[in-house]
Amino acid sequence: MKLFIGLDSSTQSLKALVVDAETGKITASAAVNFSSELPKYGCPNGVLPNKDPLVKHSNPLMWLEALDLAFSKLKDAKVPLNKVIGMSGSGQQHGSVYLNSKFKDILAGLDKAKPLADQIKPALSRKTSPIWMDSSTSAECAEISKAIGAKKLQELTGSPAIERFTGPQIRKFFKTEPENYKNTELIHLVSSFLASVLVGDSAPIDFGDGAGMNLLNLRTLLWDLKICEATAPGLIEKLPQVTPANKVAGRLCPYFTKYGLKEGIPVLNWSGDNPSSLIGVGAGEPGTAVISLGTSDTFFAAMTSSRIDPQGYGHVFGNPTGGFMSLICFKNGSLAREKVKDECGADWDAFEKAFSESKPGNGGNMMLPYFVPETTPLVLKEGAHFSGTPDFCKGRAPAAVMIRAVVESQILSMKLHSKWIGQDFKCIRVTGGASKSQGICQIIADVFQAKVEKISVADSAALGAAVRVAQSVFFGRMTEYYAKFAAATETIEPDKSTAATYEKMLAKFAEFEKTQVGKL
Ligand code: XUL
Repeated sequence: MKLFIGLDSSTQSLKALVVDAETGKITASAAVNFSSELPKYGCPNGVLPNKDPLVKHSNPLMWLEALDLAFSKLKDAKVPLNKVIGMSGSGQQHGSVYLNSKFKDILAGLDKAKPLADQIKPALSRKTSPIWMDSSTSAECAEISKAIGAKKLQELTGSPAIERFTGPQIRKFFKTEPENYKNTELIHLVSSFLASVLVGDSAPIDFGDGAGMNLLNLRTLLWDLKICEATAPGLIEKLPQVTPANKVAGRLCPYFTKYGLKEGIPVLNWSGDNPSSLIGVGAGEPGTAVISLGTSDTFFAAMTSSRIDPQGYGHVFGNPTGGFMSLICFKNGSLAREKVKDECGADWDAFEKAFSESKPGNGGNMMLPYFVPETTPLVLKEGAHFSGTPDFCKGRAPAAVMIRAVVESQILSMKLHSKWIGQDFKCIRVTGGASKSQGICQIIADVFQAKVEKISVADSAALGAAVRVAQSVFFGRMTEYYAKFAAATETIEPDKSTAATYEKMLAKFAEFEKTQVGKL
């Protein structure tokens, strides 16, 4: 038995997987749902309510309490935590935590008798954390782009200035709360913040998650001083070191022995949830694309050559195994599917049945499901838009048609906005809660005319973290770990007879999106 823990602090929950690197099995798991289990933080779906729909923050203390809770659940379930020999994790990307000069001392002296949240609270120089769903920094994006040059910023950091990225978020904090910015000694990502707590010291940021900040120079793999200064004065001094994902962040601090864990086991650098998922689904080498169907839907793949998206929607992040990965994020993921399901008065079984009750191409009915502000394409005004029959456009088409429309449109958007990657993917691996849906997987296979592979684990970000730390302890080729942990359990072949329908539909969808987005 060679046990490792992979954690994932995502938008709506924190998950912990215990895996056995010898057998490739998940031996135990625990999850903490923020809405239902930690309601006292007032963050339904992981987000603090705000009257401005563009502002999306969360409470970092809630993430800490979730960490305590996840470990106590594993302990209560009598998981042999004393046998765990390493851990790592992943976090929702771009979210940031602001810490004052007390942070390091507090971490160094964590008291086992008190909860993490109570102890770390005095170290916060900003009570809330902006997260990836936030779209409120357009002014700051424009300012940073102007100072550096929009094209140059994209060439250097892999992305143009993006509302949810950490740099523009930091600039907004500096502008609106200059005193609190001054009192901030360290700015961590969700991933590096939680790694810091585990090791009892400020942990580094890895290239995978660091590239989602608009601050990391992808040529030097160092923070870019000029961009940091254009973002906020003195910023570079407030950033943790940036290092590869496969380096040890530190050793587990004594606080966690209260759960039966051994002090001193290695804690590998955490990474972002998407870079970690790339490993969790076994797609660290180029050739296979990944679609992760979660709160946000993402499309990503290990990159063969260095490219940037001419439209500016796609990003380049560090691949945890070295090199780079492409990523495109669609904010209207599972919540958009849920919204259409609810509006149709359907449950998830009826949602699934809808795919057999409707036809590929859906009679030309399509929608732009921007129920929250979208990032691909950039749309700051929420609202759904319809194209098709008059009944459909009024939202009165049969439920099966409405449901197929949201899913087909989401997948067409992925196909359209992943063209810049320049690879004709013949295999797509799916992960995330909605990857269980056979109907959704078939649409992916048909729209991309590629085989879709399912793996047994839906929590690929947590699994990726566990696999990363196991490989760093035992070495060996990553592909051996993929074979053990992420072998395909099911393949869905594309229906070739739908190819022409979807090709035509894609052209129409592109036109529809172009006309609507221009109008919004
Ligand atoms: C990626 C992104 C989201 C979050 C979700 O750029 O913003 O996928 O990582 O947790």
